[in-house]
Amino acid sequence: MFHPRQGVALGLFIFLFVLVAVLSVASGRWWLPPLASVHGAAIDRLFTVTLLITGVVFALVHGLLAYSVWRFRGDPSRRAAHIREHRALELTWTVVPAIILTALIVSGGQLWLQIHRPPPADAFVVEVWGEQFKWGFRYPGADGQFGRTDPRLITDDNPFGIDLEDPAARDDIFFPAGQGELYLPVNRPVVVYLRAKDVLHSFFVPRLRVKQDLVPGMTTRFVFTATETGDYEIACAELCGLGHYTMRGLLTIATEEEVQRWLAEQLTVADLFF
Ligand SMILES: [Cu+2]
Repeated sequence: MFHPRQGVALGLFIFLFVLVAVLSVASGRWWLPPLASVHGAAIDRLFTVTLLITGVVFALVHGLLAYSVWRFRGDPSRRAAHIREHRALELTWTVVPAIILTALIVSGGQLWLQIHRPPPADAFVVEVWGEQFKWGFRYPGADGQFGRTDPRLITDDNPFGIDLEDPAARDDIFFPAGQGELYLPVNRPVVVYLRAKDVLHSFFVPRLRVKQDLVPGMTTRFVFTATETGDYEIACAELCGLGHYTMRGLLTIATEEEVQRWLAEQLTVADLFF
């Protein structure tokens, strides 16, 4: 037998829980870091709209739950009402969420298509390789073409299995996992090709609003344009094993001249192997 006081306590607990949840989000303390990419504004907008809609529904539903638990708490003199069907109510809670969710999915899908459109021809190209639990990088060099790779050619000295017979490989610049940093230009479209050597990883740069999975056996890609120079953190956003939390990297966004100067100072495949 429930004591009426339990109804009061539970109603109060739910109400306080909702209050703390709403206030902690509204305080902005755990909000996204400042935006530094062109497409990111649209992502932030979609994120905010989604959070507002779901937040209002969350507060209303749980507020109503708290009220009902308190208002209709146990009373031995009262019998529970039993309602079999309520057509209007059922239609409302089916149709209204369906319309809202469809609108969110359609606008999200359009944004997805916009972000994942083919990269422009003048984009800066780079390859990011994920492996437990580090990031590796490869630049195509002056010819703009990556050399062929083959997992069977992987050795300690050639960690990406670059085919040294391929002429396009000669000017490639690569940094084995955990060595070197990602150096990219500001105000220019960058296409990042993503490859995984072992398991699923996810390339996540919060400030650029970039997050894309790396899938073993296929190459995924992401195009973005950074709007601010500076150092940004790369994190792995896919639980990829015990050391997942250590899988961090550094991305430096610099001017085009600085990036070209830096690239010219790096050793190429030809420097290393020929
Ligand atoms: Cu990972």
